[in-house]
Amino acid sequence: MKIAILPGDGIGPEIVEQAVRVLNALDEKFEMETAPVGGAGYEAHGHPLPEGTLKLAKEADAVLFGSVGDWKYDTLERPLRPEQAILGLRKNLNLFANLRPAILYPELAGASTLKPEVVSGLDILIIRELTGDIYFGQPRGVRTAPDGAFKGEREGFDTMRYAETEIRRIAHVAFQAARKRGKRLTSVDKANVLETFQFWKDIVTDVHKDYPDVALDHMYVDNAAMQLVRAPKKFDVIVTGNMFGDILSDAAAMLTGSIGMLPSASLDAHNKGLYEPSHGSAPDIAGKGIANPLATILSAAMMLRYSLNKAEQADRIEAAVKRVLAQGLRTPDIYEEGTTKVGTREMGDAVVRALA
Ligand code: NAD
Ligand code: IPM
Ligand code: K
Ligand code: MN
Repeated sequence: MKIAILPGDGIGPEIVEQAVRVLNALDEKFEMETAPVGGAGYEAHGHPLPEGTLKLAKEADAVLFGSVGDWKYDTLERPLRPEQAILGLRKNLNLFANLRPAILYPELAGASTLKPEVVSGLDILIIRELTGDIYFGQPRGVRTAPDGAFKGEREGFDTMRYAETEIRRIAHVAFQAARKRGKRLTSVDKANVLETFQFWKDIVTDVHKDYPDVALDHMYVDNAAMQLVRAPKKFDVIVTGNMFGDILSDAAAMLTGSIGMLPSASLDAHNKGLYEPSHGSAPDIAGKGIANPLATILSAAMMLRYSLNKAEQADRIEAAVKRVLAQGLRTPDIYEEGTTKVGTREMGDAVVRALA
């Protein structure tokens, strides 16, 4: 089985290196091929998603991705910016289902900025639609306003839209995931204001007829943001659109102690997938050797489980991460008094050792 390794920019290469070491420490051996993506793709081939990189991602059985982006590319025209690489991969590979499990390892209850009793035992799953919404809707751009109070002025505009098929398929993924867990699904929308999300709510309600064993409720996104920090354990599975899911999952990351702990799987209809930490390239700490590699290592575990059919190996990695946290090792983002501060590589070393 072949894994495409796309480290990307900033801390991407540092954290992906640790995940690759963990994969190499398993009994099962995988063929891996590395290619540049994001700013690194732009530097190497003049494009954030070089043809060869896309081809590799398409032919591989799974993709392990780091992060893309750097402030220095923010002035490039949009098609050349690093972020287009991850958006392009999601779209080209039809990775419409983004699973972001927010789990609190008990050892990190004190690392969260929230009170331990609010987060202890947390185990929720955010399912974010990933190839539609205002992220991809056309038309978009900057133009002279054709009408309204500011007619004739320049205006920026994007289009929020969801086709029925897009909503149905992500709803099915969410109901099926809920069925395997606590059998509760919360669909997050903004139906009180947006046509797109009234439609979303209606379609999710219709798909619910196929899953009478799952309890469905609907929540507005502003309330959901509040409930996530007030009483996050009340959620089981959350399903929402691309933009709301982006925002809510970063908020949920802090419930786990740090954004450096939140892995993700982005899946197509046949469980082919791209696996990446939910966080970005963290240019503020890149090159310092202090980034938390655990979200990426846990993403590799998700890859083994969902795309490579190696659930036992996935369990082993997750158990090794637990062991390392129990040993008291912490990167700075999850550090608290009484624990041992380590860097990116030492954390990778510790997980590899704990696998043995
Ligand atoms: P970010 O997630 O990169 O960083 C936010 C904060 O979290 C920073 O303070 C950073 O140091 C910290 N952080 C993130 N990951 C960490 C880790 N593993 N260990 C310790 N601390 C960590 O978000 P940002 O600063 O808004 O964006 C930076 C760049 O990343 C931008 O170019 C953005 O577009 C890009 N980005 C890419 C992806 C992706 O590749 N999928 C995701 C998010 C952001
Ligand atoms: C993420 C990121 C991306 C997104 C950006 C970099 C395009 O924030 O993976 O969460 O908005 O989806
Ligand atoms: K990422
Ligand atoms: Mn994001």
